[in-house]
Amino acid sequence: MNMQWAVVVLAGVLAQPCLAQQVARWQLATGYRVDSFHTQNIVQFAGDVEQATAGALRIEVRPNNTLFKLAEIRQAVQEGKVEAGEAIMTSMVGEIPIAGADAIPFVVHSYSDARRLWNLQRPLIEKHFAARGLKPLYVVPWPPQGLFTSQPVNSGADFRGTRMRTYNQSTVRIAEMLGASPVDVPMVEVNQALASRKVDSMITSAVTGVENRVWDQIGFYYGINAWFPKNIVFVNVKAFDALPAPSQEAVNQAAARAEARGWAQSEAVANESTQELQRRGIKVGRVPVSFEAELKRLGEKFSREWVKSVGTEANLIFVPYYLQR
Ligand code: PCA
Repeated sequence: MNMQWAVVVLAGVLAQPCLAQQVARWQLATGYRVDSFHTQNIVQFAGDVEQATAGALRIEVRPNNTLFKLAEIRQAVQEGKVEAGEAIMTSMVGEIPIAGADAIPFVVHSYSDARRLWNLQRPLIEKHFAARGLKPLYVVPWPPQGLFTSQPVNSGADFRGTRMRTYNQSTVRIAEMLGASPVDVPMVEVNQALASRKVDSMITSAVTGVENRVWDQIGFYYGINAWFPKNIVFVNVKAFDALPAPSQEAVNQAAARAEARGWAQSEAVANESTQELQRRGIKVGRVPVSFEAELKRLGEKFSREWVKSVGTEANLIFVPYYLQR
């Protein structure tokens, strides 16, 4: 074999998994659309893993609730029905109450607060995940949660008798506290729910408003910065342990890069989408000062209820969180 051929053959061997090596395939289920920034980040993560393992691990992303519905994904991964998944942490509070720490109103005010909270919450989440045979890979926050309404609002009383879209227990409790009827609507059905007048308001991020093109029904977006919920990407431990060590390392490294990339993207889309809402004719602003105070009190009531129901683990996070300030 001349030198040139040797190089071509060698390059071929390096680019593909060696014949004796098994190719592992994972499916990764998510409840969000393929074009959402979270899913795009997962697609890039899967691509990074495939490249770093020279194809020895292929991760097939299954978006939009196609494999399992968002609320069922953690259980499905836990039971080994699918190898990996992504879900919003607050959807897990029924089983893992501490996962609700990132949907407590008015505790986290910025991305750096969100990072600080995650550093404190992470060991507890890892512990609860490990107990269920799950391994967290990375988390990425949604942009801050604001208030979308079809009519201008001046006080909590404006919500009485109206319908508020909800996506987790926090939003349900807030709707109740405001005297609105909570209406559970998955993220990918928000546009439809607004068009058929099933909801009058919602608390979510500007990017979710843009993705659902809410401007036909929604007139107002108030940047109340209520909380920064996080999505978590995770894998069944058995599926992870079945990988050879170099593939495990590749997954861990790609996950660390996806986490850094995702946090930066979240911050960038937070600004871009708020501007886009404005360009589309939505009035973007702040709630009146008196309503802001009312919301704060409501947040404090929520926190008290939450700490009481969660107990010790809540203190493990929030005592150091406030001391570090
Ligand atoms: N969008 C998702 C969760 C948080 C967010 O900003 C939703 O509205 O369901």
